Amino acid sequence: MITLYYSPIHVNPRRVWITLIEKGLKFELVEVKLINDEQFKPEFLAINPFHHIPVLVDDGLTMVESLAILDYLEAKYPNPPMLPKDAKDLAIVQMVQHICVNEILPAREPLMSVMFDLPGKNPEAIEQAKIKVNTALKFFENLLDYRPFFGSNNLTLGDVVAGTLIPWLPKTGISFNDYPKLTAWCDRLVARPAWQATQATPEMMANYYKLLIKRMG
Ligand SMILES: N[C@@H](CCC(=O)N[C@@H](CS)C(=O)NCC(=O)O)C(=O)O
Repeated sequence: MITLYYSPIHVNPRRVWITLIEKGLKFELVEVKLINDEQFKPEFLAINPFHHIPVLVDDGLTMVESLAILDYLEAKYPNPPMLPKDAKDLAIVQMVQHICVNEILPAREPLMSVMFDLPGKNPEAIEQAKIKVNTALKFFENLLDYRPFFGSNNLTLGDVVAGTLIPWLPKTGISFNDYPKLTAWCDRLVARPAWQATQATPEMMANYYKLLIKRMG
């Protein structure tokens, strides 16, 4: 049995959760409550000394780092394929993954302060984050072609990584008016059963708000 250590609202474990569903795999979920600092308990540190989720356990192997886990799942369970074989299309998918992690995710904190209307917002940091994210969104808009997904007619790991991040951005005050292809792509993804099954409920959002406030204190 595959086991995923996760927390339902967090973006890094959600990538893995969605990929498991899209690949039609059987798995069990073990929640790690970050609000209770469960990731620092000795039992969890024995599984992941870096105190992060996700962790995936499969076939006697314990894995950390979500992108490595996605590559493992693709190699071990190749159907349906979620990485293109064509070199250019593969490059597009991997650019999308890396831009999400290296450009958009680091800009997340100031944007979260807008989304959750947190106290003590920093207008300069918010402006800088919006500029950074808009650069990435414009780049993504140009990467999308006549096909429904990045570099593919079928859902890829790039869509999973971007699709657990980009659909949140309009809630942070970023306008999508200049990104019609990206808007249609977001609508396609969030309508998929895997996105619907892993969508945050209002209760999870409330818990996430509490976690953000706790981290500020
Ligand atoms: N590079 C790691 C990042 C994992 C990560 O930062 N996870 C967050 C949740 S989205 C976490 O576990 N935070 C709790 C902590 O670091 O103490 C990955 O891609 O798996």
